[in-house]
Amino acid sequence: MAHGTYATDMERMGWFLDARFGMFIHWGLYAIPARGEWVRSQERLSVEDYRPYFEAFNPTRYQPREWAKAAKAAGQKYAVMTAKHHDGFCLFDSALTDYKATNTPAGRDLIREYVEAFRAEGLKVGLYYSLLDWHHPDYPAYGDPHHPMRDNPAFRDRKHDFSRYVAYLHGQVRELLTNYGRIDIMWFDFSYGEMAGEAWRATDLVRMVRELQPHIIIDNRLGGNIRSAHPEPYAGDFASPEQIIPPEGVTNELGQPIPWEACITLNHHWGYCAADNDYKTPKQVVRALVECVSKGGNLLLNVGPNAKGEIPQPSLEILSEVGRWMRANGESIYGCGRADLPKPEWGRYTQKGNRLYAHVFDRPIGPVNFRGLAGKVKRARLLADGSELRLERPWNATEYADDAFVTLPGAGLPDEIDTVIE
Ligand code: FHN
Repeated sequence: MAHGTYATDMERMGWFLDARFGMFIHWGLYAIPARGEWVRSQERLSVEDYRPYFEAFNPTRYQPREWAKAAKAAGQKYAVMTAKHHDGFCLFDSALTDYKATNTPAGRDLIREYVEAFRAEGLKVGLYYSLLDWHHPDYPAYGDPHHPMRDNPAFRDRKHDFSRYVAYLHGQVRELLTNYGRIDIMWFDFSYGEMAGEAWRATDLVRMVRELQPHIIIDNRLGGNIRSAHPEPYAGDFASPEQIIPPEGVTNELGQPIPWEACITLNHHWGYCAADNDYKTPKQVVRALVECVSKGGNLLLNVGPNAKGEIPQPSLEILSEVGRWMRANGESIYGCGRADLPKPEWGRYTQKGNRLYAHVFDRPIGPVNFRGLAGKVKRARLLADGSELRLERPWNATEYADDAFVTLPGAGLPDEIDTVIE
């Protein structure tokens, strides 16, 4: 997105900036080995070694409507699901390959069911498409930094026609944006070294994407520089920090804020990993979401369904608990963004219009201090239950004349204040 057109792009970006919270879904053949989505590369598995997973893939418990209900109940407003990851396996019925879910025992177009189910629950739908493809014979293997056959001598002299792979890539993206109705996000992943920008014929690719779906928003992983004052046409509409929340949010080199979305796993893997039970807590997820919004960003929270087609139970439990918080406090997330105030010592602010939301992470001793807001805080109430909060200066606190103080009720209630400043 050219930043000079940032304002005009707001009609496209508006829902994304309002939504703030989405579900990332990494699913595919790698759910069977259950060692994460990079298993082919990490274990140097050949196409033949990996073939048994293709022949066995049969997610009999795949009910995407249940996934959509879980996302909705968690307060997520959109989802992004892998249509093809680096292993090249297509979860959609592509006419350009036999390496697809409809040719496995599943015999289903998993992407079609996904978009229909999530739309039925009122969520926007995005598609993740890997630029890397370790299955396609025309994708460079030997010497590539990521390919499973990167150091296999048998691949040293293999011939490949990369332009033929790029045509395949463009053809599949055309299929996805033609055959599956309105798609809201195209999430390309990822560029590296010389495999970036025009190596993918990215200018033509983005032109096609925007012609097919003019409303669509695109991430920044085609290899452009979204932070440039003059970004390439394929630089994307939002930045996509991964497993990190940028300390200051994301701005371009002119200091203008740009849309961004942090993508984060619930444990340590994007794809299903049976051995990884080290999950974040609901509180950590809520605080990550609040931090993203307080810095003007979104959170795309990942689930990695198993080979049966189920979201792991620990993930469902976290999503459910986050949803409980969102039902009481979502007003402080949706459509909110950075507040024009320094970060307070007790937590974070989010703001929407003249309404300030104080997220009290660490209850202070005594009242909550709104530094420098004396006379501006008109009234305060606890967002979770709507109860009025007392605005009062602590006894004998004359040295804080420029501060406004709000007294929290007793412990136990969620630490959330909705405070109106004029
Ligand atoms: O290699 C992928 C990885 O498997 C996962 O899809 C993440 C999600 O953003 N992207 C790449 C790593 O940056």
